[in-house]
Amino acid sequence: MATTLKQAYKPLNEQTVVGLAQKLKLFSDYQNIKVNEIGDGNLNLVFRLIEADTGKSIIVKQALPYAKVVGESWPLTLDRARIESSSLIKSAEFAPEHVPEVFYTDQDLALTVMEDLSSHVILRKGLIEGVKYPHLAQHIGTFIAKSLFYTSDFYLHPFEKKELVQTFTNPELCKITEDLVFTDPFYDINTNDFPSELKEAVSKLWNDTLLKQRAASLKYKFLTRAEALLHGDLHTGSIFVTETSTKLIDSEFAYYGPQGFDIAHFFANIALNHASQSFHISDNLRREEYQSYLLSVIKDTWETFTAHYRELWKTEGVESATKLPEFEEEILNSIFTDMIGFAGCEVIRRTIGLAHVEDLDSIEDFNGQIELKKRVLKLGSDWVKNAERIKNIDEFITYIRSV
Ligand code: SR1
Ligand code: MG
Repeated sequence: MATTLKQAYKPLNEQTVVGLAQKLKLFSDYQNIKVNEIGDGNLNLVFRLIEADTGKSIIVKQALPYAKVVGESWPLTLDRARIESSSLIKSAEFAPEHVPEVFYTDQDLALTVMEDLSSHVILRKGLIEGVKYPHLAQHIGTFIAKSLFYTSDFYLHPFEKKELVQTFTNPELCKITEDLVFTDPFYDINTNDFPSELKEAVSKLWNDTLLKQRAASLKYKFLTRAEALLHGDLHTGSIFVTETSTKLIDSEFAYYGPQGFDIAHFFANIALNHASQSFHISDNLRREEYQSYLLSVIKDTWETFTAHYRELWKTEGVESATKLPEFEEEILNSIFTDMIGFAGCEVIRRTIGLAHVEDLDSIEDFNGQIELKKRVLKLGSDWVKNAERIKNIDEFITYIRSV
C-alpha cells in the first residue's frame, strides 16, 4: 500500500531531534545534549537524548515511511507510531509498571517521546548470555492476563470494545505478520531466507499438506478473531529487563486478535533460546541448569497467566457468560491450543523466514547450526500439526526438551 506523507513529516536526525526537544521543553540546557541513534530493530529510528550535566535522558522514536530492514522499496504506514503510542498508553491503564511511560506523541511526525529504559537490557541478549531473570515469568504472565482480560468482551461494554477494535485496526502491520509468519515460510516465496543446506528440510515443509492446512487455519484465526488487544510482536527482542523489572516495548504491531498469540510468541522465542544453548554454554552442568530455568519460565508464565486470568474472570467479569465455569474452561483451553499452533509458526518463520533470531544465527559452528535448525523446524511443525493433541503445559515443554 502506498504511504502518503503528511506535509509536516520529515525524518529526524541528530540535530533536528534536539530542536524538537527544545520546542517541547524537555530539558533545561540544550548546549549539552548528547544524541545517539540507537535503533537496531527492523523498522524505526530511535534516538536517545542525554543531558550531560544532569544525566536526564529520554527516547524519541520515529517511524520511517518504509521498513528499515529492507529499505525504501518496502513502504510502510506511519500510522504504526499512533498504534504503538496508543497501545503503550492503554497498557499503562492496567500495568504501568510494565511499559515505558509516554511523554509526548506527534502523529504527523509519527513520533513518540518516551521513558529511556537504558538501565534495562533486551531480554534476547540477556538470555543468549545465560542470565536469569527471577521475576520474568510472574511479570509476563500477569501482564498478558491483564491486557487480554481488560480489553476483551468479558470486561468491556461491547460499544467500548468495538471502539477499541477500530482504534487498533492495523492492516499494514498485520499484513506483515500474515505474510511473514503464516504464509511465506510454508511456500517457496522470495522473502524466505535460509542456506542451501536446509533446502531438503524446507522442501519437506513445503510438501506437507497437513502442515500447510493447519498454518492456514491459524492464519484465519489471526485474520478474523478480534478477541483482545495484543502486543502483536512479543518476541524476546520486544522485552526490556533488569533483575527486578520487565517492560514491554515496540508494540507497533498491536491489534485486536486471538488471545493465544502473544504468549505463543514469548514461548516460541524462549524455546529457540533453549535450543541454542547447546552452542552458547559449553559447560554441561551450567547449560542443563540454564535450560531448566528457561523451561521453568515457560511453566511459571503459563501458570501465572491462567491463575491471574481466572481471578479476573471471577472478580471482574461483566459479560453474563463469565458466570459459567464451563465457559471459562472452554476459553482457557482454546487459548492453550491456539498458543501451541501460533508458537509453531513463530519457531518456523524465525528459522527460515525473512526475520531470524540472533540466538540461532550467532551459532558459529555452521554444521551444528544447520543440524539444530532442522530439529527446530521439526519442533515447529509438530506444534502446528499436533496442537489439538497436546493437553497441558508439561507436554508442551516436553517437546522443547526433545530438541
Ligand atoms: C519487516 S518486519 C520483520 C519482522 O520484524 C518485526 O519485529 C516483526 O517481528 C516482523 O515480522
Ligand atoms: Mg520490533
